[in-house]
Amino acid sequence: MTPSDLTELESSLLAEIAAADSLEKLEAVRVSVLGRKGKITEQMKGLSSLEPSARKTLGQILNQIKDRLTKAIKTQQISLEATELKNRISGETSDVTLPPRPRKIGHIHPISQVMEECVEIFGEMGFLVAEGPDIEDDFHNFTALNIPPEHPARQMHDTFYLPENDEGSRLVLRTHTSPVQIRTMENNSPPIRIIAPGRTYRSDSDATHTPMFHQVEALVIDETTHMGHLKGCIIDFCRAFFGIPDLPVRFRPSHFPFTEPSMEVDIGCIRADGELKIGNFGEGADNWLEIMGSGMVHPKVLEYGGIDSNKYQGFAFGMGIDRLAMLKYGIPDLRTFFDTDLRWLSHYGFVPLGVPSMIRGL
Ligand code: 2NM
Repeated sequence: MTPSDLTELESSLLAEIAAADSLEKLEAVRVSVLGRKGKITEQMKGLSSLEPSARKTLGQILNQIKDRLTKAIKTQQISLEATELKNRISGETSDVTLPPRPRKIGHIHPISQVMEECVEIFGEMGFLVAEGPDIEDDFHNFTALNIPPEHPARQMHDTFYLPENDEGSRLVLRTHTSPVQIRTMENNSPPIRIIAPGRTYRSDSDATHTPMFHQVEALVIDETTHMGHLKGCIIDFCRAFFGIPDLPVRFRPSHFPFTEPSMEVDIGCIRADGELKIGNFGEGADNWLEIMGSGMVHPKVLEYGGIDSNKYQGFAFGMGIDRLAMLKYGIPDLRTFFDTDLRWLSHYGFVPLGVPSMIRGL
């Protein structure tokens, strides 16, 4: 082809590009011009059979034509895309009456919820929250709590022991949160008013026990703290927690190594056709449900905590959060608590504070 033939070819190809009125047609033109067997590509291939000087001249011309065609295709593509978008938008309508897509939100685990409720209630009474390690030493988990070496709670089948360390002693996974109370006594002087919520561990696994569970324990120490304070505090807590102002609360003599005297605490309930209801069911009702242990802190425990038992006295109590959550929120099976099943969590879980509840409704 002569240079003027090429100019003619270019004009006709530019006209084809300009005539392409859809992206599909433009793509077809592009292939027919610049594709593997395209008209310009074929011309390029033909250069190799020419004399060096003609190859150079025609080669330069061809390259310039190819650049201009490539640019023209790109320009036409941008213009067609803009037109297509404009047409699509003008043909679309928005239905503003459609409900929004449901937004998936996370849920608070019932155990976290109940812990927060305890923190809230005791916080109002002036308690601070204390924390301590899950891995404890023998002193804080047992000895300081007046639990003797031969006590069954220390046995392998109750306690998770870690392998013996270099000093020849074995750390334990705390079997209750009481070691937090000991550490609080060691590091503070009375008046003390704390709760210790957290994870606890016992080698126990059946329908009503999991090897990891949760407790909240409370400790109050001052010069004149007495059993009247213990009773008032526990009665107020039980009624606030279950939201039942006349909930019967009963104290029954018991025994713990770390308190003297010790009492178990029962609340009123009724059992009807396999269902358990908590509340006041009148004078004659004599149905009780044990929910915690309590007592006046044993003088030896105060001394182990570095507190003068001749000057100070106090009370303590402890309860299992997991069972409290089951009772309050009607969750039948303890083991489902730790299955990490999101359907379970969205059924039994709680919507976080600050998330508008409408999101659930829609
Ligand atoms: C319970 C029952 C009774 C308790 C005692 C102490 C401490 F450290 F002050 F001695 N903390 N928690 C206690 C007392 C716990 O749980 C069933």
